[in-house]
Amino acid sequence: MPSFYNELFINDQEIAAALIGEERRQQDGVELIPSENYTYPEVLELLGSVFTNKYSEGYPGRRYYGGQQYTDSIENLARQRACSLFRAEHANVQPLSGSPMNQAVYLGLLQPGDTILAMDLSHGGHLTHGAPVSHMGRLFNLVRYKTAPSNGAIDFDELRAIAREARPKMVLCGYSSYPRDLDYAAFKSIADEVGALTMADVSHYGGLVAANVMRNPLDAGFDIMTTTSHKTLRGPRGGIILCRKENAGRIDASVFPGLQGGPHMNVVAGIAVTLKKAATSDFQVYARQVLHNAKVLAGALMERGMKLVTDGTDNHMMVVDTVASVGLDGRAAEDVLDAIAITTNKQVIPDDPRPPLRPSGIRLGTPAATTRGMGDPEMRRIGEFIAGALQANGDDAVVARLRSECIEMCRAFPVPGVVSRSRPN
Ligand code: DSN
Repeated sequence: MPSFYNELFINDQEIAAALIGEERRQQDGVELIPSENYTYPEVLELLGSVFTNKYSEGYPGRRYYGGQQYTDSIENLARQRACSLFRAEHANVQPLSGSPMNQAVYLGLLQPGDTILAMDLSHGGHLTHGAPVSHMGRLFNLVRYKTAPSNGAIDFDELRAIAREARPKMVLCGYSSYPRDLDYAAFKSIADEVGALTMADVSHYGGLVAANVMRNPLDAGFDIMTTTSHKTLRGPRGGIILCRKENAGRIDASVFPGLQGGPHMNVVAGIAVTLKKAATSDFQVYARQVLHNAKVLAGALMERGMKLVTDGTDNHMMVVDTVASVGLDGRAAEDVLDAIAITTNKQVIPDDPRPPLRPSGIRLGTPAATTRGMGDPEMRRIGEFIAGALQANGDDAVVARLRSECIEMCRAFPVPGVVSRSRPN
């Protein structure tokens, strides 16, 4: 047993038992929540390193505490790597995660009461894009655009008409449950017409943008791009704001001291490592495989009668309308799949008539399974497992068989960070 775990096993066996349980859960099951991934062993090491002890309010060269020679170095590396990878002029790597990251942008560049034009939540937008239940939804005036459920298309003539009427200060795009890519140039031209800032939240697909397998909004002249660091990027849980130099001062001041105190330097160190890895050819191979796997899984599900929102995917995720497919709401479908060791999340579909805790669908994605090395054969098998379980009508024997086949399949694909640490039994 490595020394990393010694103290925990001696001093808190309840938490140690939960850790072992979670490691086993991650190793034995297929993770299909599209926002989850397995981070690098190097990142796990850094998260548990002495960088967690350090306070570093401020920015490199301008800190409010002493002893920053090493923290300045890692934050500078993280910022430089982010700018180079995403072709940005400025990067802030301090946001503690996705919500504060987006809040810092709105609060730094807009005034309370300003209008933001953003994608409707049920069509794929995110809670932090000003959903009524979020504080940002109370502070700003949100106007929504929708997509065509048949193919996911955005009607840019309609969007232009909404923008002319609403006169937004910001046009916001990006998504967490929309299975297509976006035409950033079309958003930018509408924003320019009404004098609005452009912001894209690519949190879900930041790694795919980094690998140049999906479009980069900054290439289309967007003012701001935000991404979390832990989804397709595979890093620690954090946020990155990318912008032009002209907005750098307002963004930095908004993150600190506007919204946050000391950044988590163990996370910043992990982000720096993650960004170095994301610039490699290995990562491009990974990103292409994430997209390929999503297409194979989507095809396997549709062949077995599953109805997908927009009838497929162009990115790493898909939304299955489980009510239309098998008459199960998303919560019931999530539970059935949990029972066969496949983790998904319940998901609203466009204009869902059902409530968020019992919505009409589930959301699936391939970043985590691809990290484990799963490819075409596994995606086809996972499609069979999912369709088989959802169509089993609660037959316990079918569920037990699928669970055992799924766990058996997973044994051949170690989870990074679990196998590298031996553990007591
Ligand atoms: N929780 C992440 C997601 O699942 O999309 C981001 O909010």
